[in-house]
Amino acid sequence: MTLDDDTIAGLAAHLEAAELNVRDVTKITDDHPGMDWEDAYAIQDALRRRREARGHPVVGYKAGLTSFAKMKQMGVATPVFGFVAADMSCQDGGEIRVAGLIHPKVEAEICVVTKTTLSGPTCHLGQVLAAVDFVLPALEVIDSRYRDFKFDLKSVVADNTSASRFVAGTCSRDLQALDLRTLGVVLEKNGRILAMAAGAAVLGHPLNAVSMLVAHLHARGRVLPAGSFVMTGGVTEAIAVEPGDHVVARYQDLGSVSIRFT
Ligand code: OOG
Ligand code: MG
Repeated sequence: MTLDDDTIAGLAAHLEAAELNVRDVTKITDDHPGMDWEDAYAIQDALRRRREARGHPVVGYKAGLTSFAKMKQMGVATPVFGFVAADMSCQDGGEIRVAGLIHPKVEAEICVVTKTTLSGPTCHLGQVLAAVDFVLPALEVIDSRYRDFKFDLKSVVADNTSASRFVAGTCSRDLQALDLRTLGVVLEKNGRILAMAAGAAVLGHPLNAVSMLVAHLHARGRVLPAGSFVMTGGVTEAIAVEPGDHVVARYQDLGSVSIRFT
C-alpha cells in the first residue's frame, strides 16, 4: 500500500461521483503514479462499501481482461476482478438508457453459479468443475469512468473493472451437458454479426477465470462462497453502442441474451 486511508476514501468517492453524474474523469494513476495493486483493490473495496451503503448489495463477481481479444483491445495483459451489484442487473430483452451511461460497450460472457465454497491459493480446474452448480449466458455492459476508455490496470481495478450493467440469460444448463471450451458465442448488433468466439477464448477454459478469482480472493483472506454468481469475462472484444442499438448474444446450447439501448 502506498496511499493513506483518506486518499483511498477520496478516490472511491471521486469514481462514484463520476458514475452517478455520468461524467468521465482522468485516470487516477495520472495523479497517483506510485499506487500499487493493493491500493487499487482497496479503492474498489471502498466503492463496494459505498454502493452497499446506498442500498445496492453485491450479487456477484466478475473477471475481466481474461480473453486475448479483450487484452489486445485494451492493451493490457493481466486479468482483473471486480463485483456486480443488484442495481446493475437488467432483464433479458429489456432496455438500457444510454444517457445514464458515459460511453457503454457490450461484451458476451459465460457465467457460472457455484454450489460449494471454493478457497485456497491453487484451486485447480477439477475443483472448480466440481463446484459449479449451473452455467448461464450473459451480456455485460461496461462503462469505464475514464476519458476515452483509456486506462492502465491499476486505474481500471480501482474503477471496479468498468462494471456498469449486466444481463443474465434465462436458459441455465448443467455443466455436464456442456463443453465450455468449444461452446460457441455469436455477438450481433442490429442483426449484424460483429464478433464470435468459443469459450476457450477465455484463458483456454472459462473456468480458469474462476480459479484465478479464488486465488485472488485467497490472497486477501477471502473465499468464494457457495451460491456465487461469477462472470468469467468477455469472450470477444467489447462493442460500442448508442441509442437505438439492439444487441443479441447467441450461445450454443444456452439460448440467447438481448438488450436494447434507448
Ligand atoms: C475492463 C473490464 C473488462 C471483460 O470482460 O474483459 C471486462 C474494460 O475493458 O473496461 O469486463
Ligand atoms: Mg466483462
